[in-house]
Amino acid sequence: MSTTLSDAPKGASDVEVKHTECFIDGKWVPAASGKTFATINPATEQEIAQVAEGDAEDVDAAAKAARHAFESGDWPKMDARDRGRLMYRLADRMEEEIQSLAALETLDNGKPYRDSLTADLPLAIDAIRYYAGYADKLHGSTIPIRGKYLCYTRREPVGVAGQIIPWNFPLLMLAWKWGPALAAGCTIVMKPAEQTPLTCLRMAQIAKEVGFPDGVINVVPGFGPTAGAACVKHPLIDKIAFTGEHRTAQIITRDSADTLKRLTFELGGKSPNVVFADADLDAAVQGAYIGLFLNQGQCCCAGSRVFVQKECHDEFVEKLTALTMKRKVGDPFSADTEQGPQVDRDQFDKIMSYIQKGKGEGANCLTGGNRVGEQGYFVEPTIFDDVRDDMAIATDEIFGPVMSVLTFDDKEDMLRRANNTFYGLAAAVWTRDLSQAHDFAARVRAGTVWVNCYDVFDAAAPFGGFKMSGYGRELGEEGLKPYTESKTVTVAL
Ligand code: TXE
Repeated sequence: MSTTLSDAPKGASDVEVKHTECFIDGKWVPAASGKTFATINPATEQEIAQVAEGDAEDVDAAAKAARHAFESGDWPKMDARDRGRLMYRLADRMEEEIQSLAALETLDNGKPYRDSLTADLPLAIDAIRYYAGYADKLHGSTIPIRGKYLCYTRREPVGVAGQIIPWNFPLLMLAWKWGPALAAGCTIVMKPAEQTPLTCLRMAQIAKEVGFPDGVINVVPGFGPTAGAACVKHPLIDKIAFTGEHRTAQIITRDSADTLKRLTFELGGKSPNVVFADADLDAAVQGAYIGLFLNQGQCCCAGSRVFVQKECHDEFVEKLTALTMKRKVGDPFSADTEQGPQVDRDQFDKIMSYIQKGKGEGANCLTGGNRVGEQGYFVEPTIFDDVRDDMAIATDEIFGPVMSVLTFDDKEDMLRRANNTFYGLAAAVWTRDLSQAHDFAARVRAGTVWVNCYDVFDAAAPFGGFKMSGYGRELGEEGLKPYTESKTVTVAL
């Protein structure tokens, strides 16, 4: 895979935007209303392009196309193995276009180009390939029931999948959703985030070019309460897969009640990252740094509550602060940039207001705490020490480069505090004591636990939340189940 940085685009003017309309039934069409909205470059606050503002009428057309493709188009007639081959072709094309896709992702989202190129794209390609291999391996079982019968199950696709994705990892979230849906034989209506529609639209064109039949993949850009809600309510859509805020998931749950859709949610977090005094401290410092500052802090699994044992607290925060102060914030297209802008004005304002709350509530700001520059949504990497559990910066998902360091003495007390949140997405522990690590892994209420590492993702390993961090799992074999129905067939012999 070519991931060289040497021919990186110099900046926004080097990046071509080819697609801005809705992609419905294999065709590019304007929104029925004729409306468009601006997608903004968060590094410059300048408009990149006007994008079709889809709404209920466009979602209706997309849902009908997806339904037709599911029931009577070429998709259900295709052998599962050929479906898999198409998915491999999609992944191969992504690899061929890795640099232009990475550049478009950086332009629209603001994340450093080197991250798009070396992390987002390779992980997205891997997820499509991983699920391509599953297309012809989904099967039921034969079941020995009482009497003279043959009883067996079939795994069938759930139907039309409505997929609503956020802006923090636009291409990766697309891959996590297209992969299992296509492998299972579903068709798709996707609503990308209004902040970052461009790579999703580019992917629709790539899917068309590699040979996906019309109607299998449809993309309707637009806003959540309009286009998103229309997907959730549409009677021809069977399932919603959503990644975003838990409050939005609550609205989706209510809006989907009339059609009783299958729902999977991957939501936010306030993940504890626990450092015991016996840990390899340099590794733990690195893990806390990456665990929070990666992707401008805009990660659902960000290790935003760093619990540090008293004995190693001073050395830990000293090393962490020194490392953080060196973090290079700036132009996402520069090869040495480690942190780009936040995705938009709303997120920037939200983060700055939490920084103010942290200061106001008496936390000790060790570094950062300010805006960087005057143009673009750049925020200094910020560490708060002496954070109490009841402070807003310790309870709320900030979704920015703001770390809270909390001190603990006793392990049982730390576990109680770590679990004292309605979130349960991820957790990590740093220790050389194996039984301590496994004890923590078993008792923390989270869907993912990292031991002496952080942010290790793989298409084969399930990911999702306990409690209000979600329902269901994405990735791995578990990620396929929500896209299938099990049918029991009983035959009298
Ligand atoms: O999320 P939303 P926002 C968290 C993070 C962030 C906060 C707000 O804390 O600061 O959420 O971000 C669509 N019906 N996460 O406002 O609104 C919307 O258009 C149907 C965590 O961006 O949840 C977009 O496509 N859809 C997170 C998607 O939902 C609706 C990633 C996500 O937007 C809708 C992003 C509606 N009524 C934010 N309203 C994570 N888990 O990684 C909105 N949408």
